[in-house]
Amino acid sequence: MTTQLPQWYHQVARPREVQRIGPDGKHYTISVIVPTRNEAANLLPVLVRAAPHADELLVVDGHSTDGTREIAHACGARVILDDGRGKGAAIRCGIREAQGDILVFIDADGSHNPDDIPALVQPIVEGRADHVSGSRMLGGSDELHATIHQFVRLFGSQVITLSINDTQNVRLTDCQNGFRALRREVALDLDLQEDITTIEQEMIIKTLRRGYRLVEVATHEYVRANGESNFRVIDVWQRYLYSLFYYLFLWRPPRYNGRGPSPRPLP
Ligand SMILES: Nc1nc2c(ncn2[C@@H]2O[C@H](COP(=O)(O)OP(=O)(O)OP(=O)(O)O)[C@@H](O)[C@H]2O)c(=O)[nH]1
Ligand SMILES: [Mg+2]
Repeated sequence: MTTQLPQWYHQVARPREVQRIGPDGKHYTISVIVPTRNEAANLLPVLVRAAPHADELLVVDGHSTDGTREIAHACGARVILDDGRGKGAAIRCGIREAQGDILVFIDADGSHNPDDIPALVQPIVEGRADHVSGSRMLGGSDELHATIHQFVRLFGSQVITLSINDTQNVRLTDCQNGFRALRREVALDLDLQEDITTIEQEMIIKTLRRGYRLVEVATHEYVRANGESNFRVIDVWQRYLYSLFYYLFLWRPPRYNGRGPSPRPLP
């Protein structure tokens, strides 16, 4: 008689510490990049828990007026100011400034657990991925359908995920997560343009269309620890639709220059 092991038995156990040495002996350094705008009430525990995983802790601040930068300095983070155009522009500043081989992006509002950083980084260190996206659909979320606003956000993000899956022939579950890790040279090569949170879908689509390897890992999404959400669907839905359409159908990946992966055929 053969006995089946449960499916989870085969899954790789979640690492507790960041693995920095790849199978080829290469040592990877890690930059943790935290975009902040008036997150004084939330930032400290995020930085305290992220610091042990980081060789470089970089806070990209959106001209906060509540003491966010002072808290970041006190935690030993390097602090830079963004150019005042939004979270996407802050992510682009972080990519330009960070020095680590792997860049990890995590929100400052307590929505993500820094203890998931080792799991995000591992597929890159093992040489299996160029870009690893956290997924709340795999890891669970505390803010899916509690309010009409959350339901509308979920519906919109599902439409975006479906559009990406259908056109790119992939099976992703979350294309809007702010918790992700990328090889630095890939992040630079994506030549990101979005100024607001549409940068998350831009990163996913460009990664796929450039032929880089994208992997999702389960990460839980928590409700922001303190304060109100800055995200208002009514203000941004047109930009979301435009950028989805643009990066899926109008944007052309640059011609292969002999470096990096060869671009896949255009859809
Ligand atoms: N540097 C910078 N950071 C920003 C800006 N806007 C938002 N952020 C940060 O980006 C992260 C995510 O932004 P949120 O506005 O919380 O967006 P969200 O996580 O989608 O929404 P909620 O969790 O519902 O509040 C947080 O750490 C914010 O402080 C900005 O203009 N500049
Ligand atoms: Mg959040």
